[in-house]
Amino acid sequence: MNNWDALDDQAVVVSRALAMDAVQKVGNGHPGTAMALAPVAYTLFQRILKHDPSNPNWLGRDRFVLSAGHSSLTLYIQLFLSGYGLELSDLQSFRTAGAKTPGHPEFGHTAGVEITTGPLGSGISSAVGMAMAARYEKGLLDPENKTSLFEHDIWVIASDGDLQEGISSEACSLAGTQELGNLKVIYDDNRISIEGDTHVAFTEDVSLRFKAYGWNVIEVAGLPNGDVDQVALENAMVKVQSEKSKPSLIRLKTVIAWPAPKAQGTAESHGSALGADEIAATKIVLGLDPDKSFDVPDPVLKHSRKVLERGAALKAQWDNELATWAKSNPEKSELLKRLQSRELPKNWEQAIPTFESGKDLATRAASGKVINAIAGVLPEFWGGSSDLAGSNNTSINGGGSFLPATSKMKDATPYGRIVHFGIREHAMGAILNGIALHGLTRAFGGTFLVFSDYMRGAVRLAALMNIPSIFIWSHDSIGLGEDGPTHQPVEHIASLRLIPNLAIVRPADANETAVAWREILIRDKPVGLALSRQNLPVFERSASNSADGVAKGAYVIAEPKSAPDVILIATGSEVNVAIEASRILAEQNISARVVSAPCLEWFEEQSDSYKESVLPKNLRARVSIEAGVGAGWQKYVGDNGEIISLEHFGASASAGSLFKEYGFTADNIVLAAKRTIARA
Ligand SMILES: Cc1ncc(C[n+]2csc(CCOP(=O)(O)OP(=O)(O)O)c2C)c(N)n1
Repeated sequence: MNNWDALDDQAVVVSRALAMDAVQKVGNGHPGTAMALAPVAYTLFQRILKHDPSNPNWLGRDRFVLSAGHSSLTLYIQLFLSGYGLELSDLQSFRTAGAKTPGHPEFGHTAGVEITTGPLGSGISSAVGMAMAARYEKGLLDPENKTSLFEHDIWVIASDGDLQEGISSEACSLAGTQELGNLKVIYDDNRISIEGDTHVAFTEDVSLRFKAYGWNVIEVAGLPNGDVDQVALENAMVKVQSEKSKPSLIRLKTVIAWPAPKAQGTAESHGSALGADEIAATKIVLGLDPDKSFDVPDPVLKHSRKVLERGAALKAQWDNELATWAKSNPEKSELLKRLQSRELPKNWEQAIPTFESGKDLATRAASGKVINAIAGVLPEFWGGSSDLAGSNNTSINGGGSFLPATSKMKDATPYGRIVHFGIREHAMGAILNGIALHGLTRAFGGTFLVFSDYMRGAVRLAALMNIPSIFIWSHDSIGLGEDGPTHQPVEHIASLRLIPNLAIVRPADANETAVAWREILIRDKPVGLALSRQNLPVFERSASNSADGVAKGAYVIAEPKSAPDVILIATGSEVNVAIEASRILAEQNISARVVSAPCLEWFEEQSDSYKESVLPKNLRARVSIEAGVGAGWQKYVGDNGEIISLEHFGASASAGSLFKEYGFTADNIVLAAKRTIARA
């Protein structure tokens, strides 16, 4: 494009000034990068992105991920100039209570913000997930490639910090293997981070690294005066738009805080207000009135808001094409409507198996069967594992491996339902988030529960964004046995429960696993599923202890004949031990109710009367049993209760011997029950 005019120059100048003014007004924030990147973001939003500011959720849009979330003004200023609903007053209330312009971009809070960013490395990694999702969705809706309706790009601005973080290496390596041609990253190579010159810690050749990942790399130098070479940058952007078989990295040299006379090129400008004098001096360099702040001349705003018309025209054209496509593809069109509304197909839950009692089964194995059953009725259901598919039971039989058309790997297909994440747990978490954010599908990813630590940043972001990422964590306790303490989660379930808005589901048997999956898909929220490696009995069920109780988080799984003297509350593999204890207690004329509590978060949502029916307040004799640290259980067992837990690391030995040694036995539960009854 060559129609860049004086008003475009002026809009970039104004963007730079707004970045300085917004930070100066509130007294904190990150001006330097937003100043330097103003022409980059302006060019993207005005000239490159396929988007419609009036319809921020338009399915056909390109996605934009500001991975360097600290530079939120880079995004907010363009959302304002493009007409996403942000106004000057929103920039004036930057980083203040209730503003639409919080310190870091927050998904669901500000129209046009596609993802919450701030933890460096996470945005670019989730963008890889978005790019994967775009391909999978194309496969769902247009596998024969009859239309370009479902093709769009994922654009990212990433900083030094983003590329230093390990998660981005994991994700970008996978993006290369996956040949994600729809992924376009602009790397802001300004050589500055908080401690100064990035060369104190970061000297690798990023271009060579990305080439080695299989990326298409273009380097764009800055102008001699330090400004971004807008023409060269836009040329590079246009060039990478036509690159379809490799992800692209535009390595762009910039000078942080350009053109501030003193602040440019300094680490200080990264995260502090420039100060009134420096701002005035910079405004003079920019040709602005140094006495004016938040000054946006009408012609500039009018000009930049023309993107609204362009966006509306793009969207209208897309809508027309969609209508034509829908006529000749009625089934796919119905599918699209269903996916957009996030409805599940009619009677889908009938596909979920029930398991007969009498045969032992690990909950990971039950989960694998349920996943395959669900996959049969939900084409939007896909996922994989970080190289533990056989252990996590996450493979969809016959689903094909999600790999590019050029791949020589077994069962490779570009629209495959099985994702091989490689041994990259953190990236897997972020990629799942990107897939969830992209919209139409439902994806899961598995590893061992102990490695949820490696994913925690991504899990927290899923919870914060309230998006339906499904984390599958098998080998959920010392019950995994011989691999020993490096592989035995002890503190993980309790610590994951600490994350707000994340449900942790730990089913006790195969049928609880089936109901858990049904509930996970109905609820459509961030969730972690903790599954046993070891076989567990499949309980006898009747109307009074149906596994449907899982939907309420906790329920009575075994009720004594007479009024209970004590309540045994257990989760997962410890429920059957609690039931066994209740039988021993019954022989001794002690009535024990057993409560299976697969998901405390779902239980907390229930009515007071339901909670009272499961855990009556006046029944103060209570024992909790969970093969992990006991933190959190006090709330359920009360001052009078007993917590059977594991407060130290495990050991390499058989599951049976560890359960015995650490007190997860019926006999030990019986003793604890008697103690709590005696105190009650
Ligand atoms: C995971 C993570 N670690 C640390 C931080 C704190 N932090 C915010 S910005 C920043 C420096 C970033 O430098 P760079 O990525 O080069 O950004 P620029 O200075 O160019 O804006 C750091 C360490 C963070 N946001 N995320």
